[in-house]
Amino acid sequence: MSADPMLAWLGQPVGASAHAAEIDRIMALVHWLMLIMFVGWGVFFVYVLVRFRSGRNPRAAYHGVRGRWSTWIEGGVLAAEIALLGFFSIPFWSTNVDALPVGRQSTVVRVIAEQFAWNVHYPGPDGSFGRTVPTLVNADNPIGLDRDDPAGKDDLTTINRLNVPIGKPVVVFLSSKDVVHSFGLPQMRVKQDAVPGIVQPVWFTPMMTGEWNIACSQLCGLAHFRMKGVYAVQSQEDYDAWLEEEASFLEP
Ligand SMILES: [Cu+2]
Repeated sequence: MSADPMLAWLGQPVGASAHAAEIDRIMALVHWLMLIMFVGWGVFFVYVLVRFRSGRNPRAAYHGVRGRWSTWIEGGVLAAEIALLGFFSIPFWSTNVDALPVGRQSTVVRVIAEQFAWNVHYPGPDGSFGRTVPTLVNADNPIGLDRDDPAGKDDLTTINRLNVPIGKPVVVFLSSKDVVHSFGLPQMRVKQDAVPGIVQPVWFTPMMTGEWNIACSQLCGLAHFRMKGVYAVQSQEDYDAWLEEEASFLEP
């Protein structure tokens, strides 16, 4: 549940990442501004219907309304929007989107979307991703991973399953095999389009263990509705144990 009554009313899911509170605050401010404008314009509309009714105004006045107050209201809306951008959105973007924490402290994975599944590629203990080749793509190897590449021998791949450890940044290099999908982790306040031909990084720091759904947030075809995966935030020990178990399925 969110602290803001607006977001609570809208049914915002639990915020389980480091940047969740900040993005919620921006979303709450935007929604409050929109509510005020919606009510304000609605009242103004009704006022205009009454004030300028034909019974009271048998002849049209071509000069219109002369007052200045509408200009002041327009200016106020503009100022509020500039403040939202300048004080909230742009600083948030620079610290939580642009500043990609790639390094040893981060969990780095690749997510490759396709109709209608999420392929996840882990680099394995060596920390480097094996080569992927389009001609190797088949039903057993949906990302076309080359196991003959030395960096690819220890790589792990999963379908519709993303596990990450708690408390340190997760960097996802996101791409798509076919159409535009959207990688949505609602509890992490993460949403990013997956576009064929582009590898787009997206990152977050999970702060709460749990298991939720990866939702495709872009209408991507007939079975879009069932394009969901599962993602889990685990303790470091559970995550290491899971990696070990997955590695045990690899052919020696
Ligand atoms: Cu999709």
